[in-house]
Amino acid sequence: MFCNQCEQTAKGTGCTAMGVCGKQPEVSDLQDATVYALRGLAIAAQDAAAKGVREQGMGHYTAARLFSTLTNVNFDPDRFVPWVHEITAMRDDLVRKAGLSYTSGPAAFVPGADAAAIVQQAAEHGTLTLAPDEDIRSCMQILLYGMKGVAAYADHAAILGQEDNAVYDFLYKGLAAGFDGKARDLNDWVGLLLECGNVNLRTMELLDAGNTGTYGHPVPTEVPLGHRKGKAILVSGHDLRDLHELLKQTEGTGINIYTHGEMLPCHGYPELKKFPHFYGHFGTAWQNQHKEFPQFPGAILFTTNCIQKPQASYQDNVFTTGLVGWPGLTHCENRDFSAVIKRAQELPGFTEDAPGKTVMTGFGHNAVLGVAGAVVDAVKSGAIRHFFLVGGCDGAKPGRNYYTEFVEKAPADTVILTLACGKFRFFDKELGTIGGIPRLLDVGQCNDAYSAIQIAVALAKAFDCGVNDLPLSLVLSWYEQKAVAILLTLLALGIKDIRLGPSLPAFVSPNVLNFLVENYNIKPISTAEEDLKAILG
Ligand code: FSO
Ligand code: SF4
Repeated sequence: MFCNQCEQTAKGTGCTAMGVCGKQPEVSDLQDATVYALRGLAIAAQDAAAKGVREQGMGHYTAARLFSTLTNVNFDPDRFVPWVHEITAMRDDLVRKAGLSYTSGPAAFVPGADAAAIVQQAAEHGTLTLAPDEDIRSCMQILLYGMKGVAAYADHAAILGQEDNAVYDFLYKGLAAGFDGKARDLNDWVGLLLECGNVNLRTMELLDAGNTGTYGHPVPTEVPLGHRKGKAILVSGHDLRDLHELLKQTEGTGINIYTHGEMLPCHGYPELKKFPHFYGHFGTAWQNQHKEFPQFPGAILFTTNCIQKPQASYQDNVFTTGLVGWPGLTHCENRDFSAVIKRAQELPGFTEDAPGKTVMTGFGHNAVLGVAGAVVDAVKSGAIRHFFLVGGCDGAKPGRNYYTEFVEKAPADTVILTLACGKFRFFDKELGTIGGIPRLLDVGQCNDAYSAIQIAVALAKAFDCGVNDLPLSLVLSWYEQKAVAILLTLLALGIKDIRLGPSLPAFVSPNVLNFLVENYNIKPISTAEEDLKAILG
């Protein structure tokens, strides 16, 4: 195996013996084979489209399979083997229909019959074999990882009925690139990366339309961090539709539903918050689940990333759905959550009411722009000196304390916008308000980065300047591939001076990094004090 796609990659270079995330070599290789098979499907899809043949549903299928290879989504070899066969069968069907023919490369890939045979084949198809040139290989890895992020957002959006063939066409183009016989130099690859960023913006727009169109625009909402007496189910991941289905299926059962990790912002959606048994939030970011899940006296449902190896003390309580998989866990098909409900009924639940502290969420673009006038006035009067977007993924590394310190030390006349699970480093801090505007605004999930971009664009318009001229600084933390997609979007939008941590990606070569520094002034985080001083002068 070789995998370097996430921030916790072994020694900052690549996981080779076993994933730091818990991914077994067999699964890593099966994921490489899945991507290789998808490249073949993409080549056929492009060639078929040129002949006017297009398969409905293949775009979403491609996105879903690619999303399945994102960090902490699916660790189950038994799911990947049939997927590899399904992808190549689908490709062959398309090849027949469109009268195409391939004799080499991924479009002619014939997977072995079982996991062992596919694993052997995959040795030639990992990301180290993408290109002999270090910089081109780096760009090809960035593109692949960015596309995994796009695929995640496209899958969420499609589940809510929002699709655009332009997104799928780009996934085909990006997957085929490097395998389609077209010569590309470094500039072409950089162009593809920026195109990926633009396509990701469109994809996030679709997802935003799906989320807000289906469940309403989030409204500022107070969420208890404690609990209520009664049986309980904890929902983790990012998928709103799964949560909605679970809320419907648990209506009247006496079970209370709690969010975990990135599901916290779901409390702000009108169509979700109307369920009286949708109660509160339990725990913090994904990497703390081993510590926190043993304390949860109910069933736990994973809807998307980020699952970690369930510990023996609670593994019977954990269920997966959608693209998530862990060997041995019960997987709920077709959003039938009866097994989760049954388990929650068996478990003790919370024995007393303890509402505890509360946090606020629900500051999506609609809510923030609803008070844009007050925000602009506060900036003009000097009451708000600066905005920081402190967001992104959380993770286990100690260097991530930087983000807590940064928020703690940010002066009282600054406002912190946050999103994604990185917020759990400071989400329960009481930072007060400026003229009625809370100093800490939770914009939502990483999936809501679109909202933050909309807010920045609207502020730039209000001040009649560019986003780079706003009193706004981006201090981002990354972990997995959705963050790569978002970063490419920010670069495609021409956003400069981003601070990125806790460490720089292993898949960015020195020359590609130089390019990013020279053109976008992207920089690694240093210390909270130094960075605040540098930003605020
Ligand atoms: Fe966090 Fe995990 Fe949302 Fe990521 S939950 S780390 S960006 O996968 O997905 O923010
Ligand atoms: Fe390693 Fe991250 Fe890949 Fe897991 S996803 S194998 S931790 S690089």
